[in-house]
Amino acid sequence: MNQSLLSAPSGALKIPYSPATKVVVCDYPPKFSLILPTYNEAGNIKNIIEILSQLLDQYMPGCYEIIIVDDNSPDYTWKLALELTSNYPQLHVVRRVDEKGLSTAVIRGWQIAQGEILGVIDADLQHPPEVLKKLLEEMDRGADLAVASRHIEGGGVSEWSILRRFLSRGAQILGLIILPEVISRLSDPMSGYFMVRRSAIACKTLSPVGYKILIEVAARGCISWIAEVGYVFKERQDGESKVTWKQYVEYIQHLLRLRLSISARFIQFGLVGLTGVVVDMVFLYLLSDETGLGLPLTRSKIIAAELAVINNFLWNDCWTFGDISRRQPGKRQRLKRLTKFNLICMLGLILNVLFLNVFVSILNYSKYSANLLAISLVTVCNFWFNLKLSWRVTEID
Ligand SMILES: Nc1nc2c(ncn2[C@@H]2O[C@H](COP(=O)(O)OP(=O)(O)OP(=O)(O)O)[C@@H](O)[C@H]2O)c(=O)[nH]1
Ligand SMILES: [Mg+2]
Repeated sequence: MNQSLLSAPSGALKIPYSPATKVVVCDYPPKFSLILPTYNEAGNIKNIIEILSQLLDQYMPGCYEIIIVDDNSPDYTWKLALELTSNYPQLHVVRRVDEKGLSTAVIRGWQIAQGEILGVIDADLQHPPEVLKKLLEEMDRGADLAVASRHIEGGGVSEWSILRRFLSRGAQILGLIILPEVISRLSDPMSGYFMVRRSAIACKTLSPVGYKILIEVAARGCISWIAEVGYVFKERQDGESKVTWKQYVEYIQHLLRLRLSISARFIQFGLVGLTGVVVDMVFLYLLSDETGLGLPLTRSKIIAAELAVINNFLWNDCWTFGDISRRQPGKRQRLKRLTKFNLICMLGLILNVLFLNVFVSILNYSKYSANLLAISLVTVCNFWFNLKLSWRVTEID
């Protein structure tokens, strides 16, 4: 069997923290794996492999691999690609028969890749290969994600119809409405030309629908630094576009799926907050009431509040942010998270009092509606601060 024909992985779409096998070890530059998803690209494949190999041989000889993931194209793209492997030892081919679709093709390629930097480029030469260098430079500077963008300086589209421009911009605006915290970080969220650090996406199981793999990566990955490089989207050299209306429907489905899964954490956080209210009330009663311990009110409140904080912390640590906690095991790490959580709760209390006073004294709200509004705002702040500080991903195993 040809050594360059790799089989497609199955099961969960999860990128391993380190490659299963490491044939060539590259300490610097870190090894780069570039995926080319293909479907009926027989007319382009030879050309693009030649251009990419020449370019990368100059820039990072011996430190890259190219993986074509073909969905059993009727025009035998995979076979042509396989024939090229004798001239290009860094080229590998995956012929998928059990699964289809652009986004999953890219992820399957990354799953078997050996690189620390994982990239994707279209095989139809619409993505100018020379931009790869600039993207790699951004990764070298420390970016977690480097995206080739049509919507920044140096970027553009060559000959798109007004309808296609309108649909592309419309899709972006829709993305901004449904998923603002993700889409607003990217000038060109529809780009299919980018690279990402393995460690930034190995933290999550990916679950894309359809074409837009970048949105999946930006939404689910652990990505702090995004860099962008302008590029002009060229006309197809050969073959036909696979874009149909189905892709637009899948895009909306994808956005909604991401919205739900991102909001799920906030809903969990809110539910845990409610259990905290119950703990606080019950202990306030037990500690301060004459039939209980009969302690002074302030002391009782401080103890009850602290118990509620510990209750909330334990639930959040196991449940709301359980996936992150499991990656930072050990008592010391847990204590660190508890300390930060406590401090943020204290800050939350100060903010709560501040908001309450502003709403009542300046805006003339009633005491109770002002308190409800203040609690809602503080919950959002608390959630955000905890996500960014207490359960921040600090260590990648
Ligand atoms: N493996 C795999 N690759 C695909 C699939 N659909 C598209 N591709 C590849 O993904 C890349 C982008 O697809 P295109 O159809 O060119 O999409 P596009 O560039 O957004 O649209 P055009 O400008 O119309 O070409 C190309 O390399 C395609 O061969 C698929 O279902 N499976
Ligand atoms: Mg194309």
